[in-house]
This record gives sequence, structure tokens and C-alpha cells, in this order.
Amino acid sequence: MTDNLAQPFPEGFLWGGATAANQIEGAHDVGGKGLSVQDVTPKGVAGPRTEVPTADNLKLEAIDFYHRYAEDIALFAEMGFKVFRFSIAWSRIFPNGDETEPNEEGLAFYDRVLDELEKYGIEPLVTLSHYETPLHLAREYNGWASRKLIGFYERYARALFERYGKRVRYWLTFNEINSLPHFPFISGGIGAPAEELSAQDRYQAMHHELVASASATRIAHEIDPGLKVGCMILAAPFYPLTPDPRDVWAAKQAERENYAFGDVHCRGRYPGYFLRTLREQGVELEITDEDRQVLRDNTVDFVSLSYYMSLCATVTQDVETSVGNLLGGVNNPTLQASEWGWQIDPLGLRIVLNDFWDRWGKPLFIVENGLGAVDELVPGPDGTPTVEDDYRIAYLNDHLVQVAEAVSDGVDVMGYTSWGCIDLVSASTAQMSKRYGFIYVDRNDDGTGTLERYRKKSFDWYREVIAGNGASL
Ligand code: BGP
Repeated sequence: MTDNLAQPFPEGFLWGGATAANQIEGAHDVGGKGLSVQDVTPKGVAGPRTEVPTADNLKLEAIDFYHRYAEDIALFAEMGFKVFRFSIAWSRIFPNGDETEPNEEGLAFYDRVLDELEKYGIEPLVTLSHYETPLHLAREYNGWASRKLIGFYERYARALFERYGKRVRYWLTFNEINSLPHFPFISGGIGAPAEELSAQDRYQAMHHELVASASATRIAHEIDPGLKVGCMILAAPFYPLTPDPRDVWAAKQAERENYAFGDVHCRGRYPGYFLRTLREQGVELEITDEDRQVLRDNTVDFVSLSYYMSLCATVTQDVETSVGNLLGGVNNPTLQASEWGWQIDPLGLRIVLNDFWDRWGKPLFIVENGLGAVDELVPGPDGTPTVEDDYRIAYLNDHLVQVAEAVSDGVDVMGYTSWGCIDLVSASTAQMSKRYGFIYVDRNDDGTGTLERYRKKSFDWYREVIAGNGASL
């Protein structure tokens, strides 16, 4: 850590790791689970879909967390995790999504996961919906394009809060809710590809999710006012490519496309600039009085975010662009990028944390951050296979130093869960070879491998960071 920072992380800072059901559990048809949109998306978020699950879909088995959760949680405990973020697969609890009664076998699975976490005093942080809409809801109702989804989600949320409310304090309603307009199928179970979807449908679906999110917050607080419910925003700061004021404005506009989602969650209403964007696209949202009230009365307790990269914006044509984490943008010539073209910008995390704090004044939780890289298994000192992932350590260290800076800036940061704390199936590529973990999982892109777990070099590094509450950074 830089010399002038005296241990800024507060007592009780929640250090840990993050995952999502579809990327770790496998067992896609076990225990009464229904299919989800992921089970027919073998090639990643933007890839083609299949009629039925196909053998090339690595998510069907993933890393078999469904059967190996106890071993994996023991490894998290060895690193000293204070918190573990995971999602509940909606279609394990309501296999089709529109049933009236939950599936007991599905509920019992997460009880077992919670038992293990409690054994080690690890706090759970649960995402209700992480790109896992039940497939039946996608096919029968066109996903979140339909208002009916709000009711199904409310029923699902209630079932979870009632069952686990005494054991789970921290909840997230929708993973990266601002990705819906860009990836309507994965994020919202909507059939049409983004480019064919009308602005009207796109934003109406967004509105349904926002109402459902507020409604879930209401239900949680009714059941137990002590429950903490957060939204989850894909955060990427946009910088103007040049000092041309038009570039500055373009960057602001691009950023606000994302921040609007946080504005609604934190302020309980749509901001004026966003209403203008809708008007200009000819969108007329169907918003009932009841919707307005539920949004207004049920703002979130905290804001969570994923942060991997920053982007640029400009009015100039013909500039180099990058794909990035779901959202693309203009390349920044001052930054290096990962092997997948995601621009590496640790200071951007400090910028985002300060922006969010200044904007909403709600506690912030960094629930995703990390480096996807190709890892090579090599024999360790005692012969046990390991990975010398100094590049990952450097990435995480640099970002955590900026988190420390933000905390010193006065930003209220509750915790940090690095993404893919154990290797998992990548969302964008649907492959194993883009790895994020402190723990290596022996599974290859062709589906071969023993599923054995091995500690990487970063495993020990992170254990030390947590043990010293950040002093070793
Ligand atoms: C986020 C998703 C995660 C995760 C992460 C890394 O957008 O919430 O599910 O996968 O990005 O992305 P990828 O796996 O494509 O490298």
C-alpha cells in the first residue's frame, strides 16, 4: 500500500469473493430444477441460442459446485473470507417461474450452502437474479417485456426472504440491471436480439425490472426491517477522448445511460435527463400510479457495483473501439488492456466510487472486480499443481489500493468481493479458459478435466490481504 495510507479499511470490512449459480453450480436438471435462459445459450451472452440444452454448453456441469460446495466453501474459509456472493438459480426454486408453490428440493440445496457458510462465520450476499430467468418465462411471456414477470418475481423474492431471511442479511435484486437494454435475452429473457428490439419494448422491460426490484425491497423490509437490499450496477466510467466540450458531453451522456438505473433505485423516480432520452426515442412508458408509489417508497439500502474497466466517448467518427464488459466504447490510448480487450484502469474504480457516493450517498459494495486471464498449471514447491498468477495479484492489488484511496476520500465502502473467486464458466465466452479465480478448477474448454481444485499463488496473497484488513497491499 502507498505510504501515506494508514490502514483505511474499516473494522468489519467485508472481504470475499463472488460467483453466479449458472457459472458454478452445474446440475442443470437435478433436484427438480427447470431450465434457465443459460441452459440454451452455449456460446456466451451474445451467442446463438439452442432449442434444448446441448452437450457443448459448459454451464450444464460448470464446476459442479452443486455437489462440491462444502469443499469450495472450506477453501474460501481458508482464505479468511468474511462474505461470499452467490446467486440463487430462480429455476431451482420455481422451475417454470410461474408456479404458485416453490420447489422444496431447490430451497433445501441453498439451506445446505448456508449451513456451510455459517460453519465458518462467512456472511452470505445473495443475488436473486443473475442472468438466470427461467426459460419458460422467456418463451411463454417474452421475459421481462411482460408485466406479469413482476408478480412472478415478487413471489420468488418472498419465498427466498421467508425461507432465508433469518440467515441472509444482504440481498441484491438484479445483477447488472443496466445491461438489460443491451443483452435482452440473457438479462431479461426477451426473445428478440437487441438490434431488433424497439426502444419501447426495451425500456418497458427495464421499467418492469425496476418496479420488481423496488417491490422486492418492500417485501424484504416487511418481513424483516433489518434486511439490507441493494441494487447492482455495471459501472464503467466514460472519459472524454479529447477536451472538446462535445466529447465531455458525450461521455456524460454515455455514463448517465447507466447511472439512470441507480438514480431510480436511490431516488425513487426517473431523472429528467432520462425522461428526455425516452421522449426523444418516442418511448412512452406505461407507468401506473402504483408503480410510481412502489418506486418512491422503496429505495435501496445500499448500492453494489461491478467494475472491470473504463471507456472513452467522443463525437469523432472512425476511432478505435473495444467490446468491453458487455458495454463497448471508445479505446483509451493511455491504458493497457486484458487479453480480451478490457481496458485496465485501477484509478477508474476510485473515480466510480467517489461519483456514486457523491451522487447517492448510499453505502457502496464492490461485488465484482477481477482479471480474466489464461492460467497455466505448473508444479508448486511441494509438487502440488499451482498457478503463478502474478498478473492477477498485480491487477487486484492495484485496484484495492484505489479502493483504499476512496475510503480515505470519505466514501462508505462496505466490502469487496472479487469476481470468480474460484474459476468458473465465463459469461461472455461461455468457456473455462478465461479464468478469474484464486482457486484453479481443472476443467477445459472441451469439457474434459477432473474438476480438481488447486490453490493459485493469488490464494495466499489474498489470505494475507484479508488477515491484515488490507495492510499488506
Ligand atoms: C459480469 C457478470 C458476471 C461475470 C463477469 C465477467 O458482467 O456479472 O457474470 O461473468 O462480468 O465476465 P466474463 O465472464 O465475460 O469475463
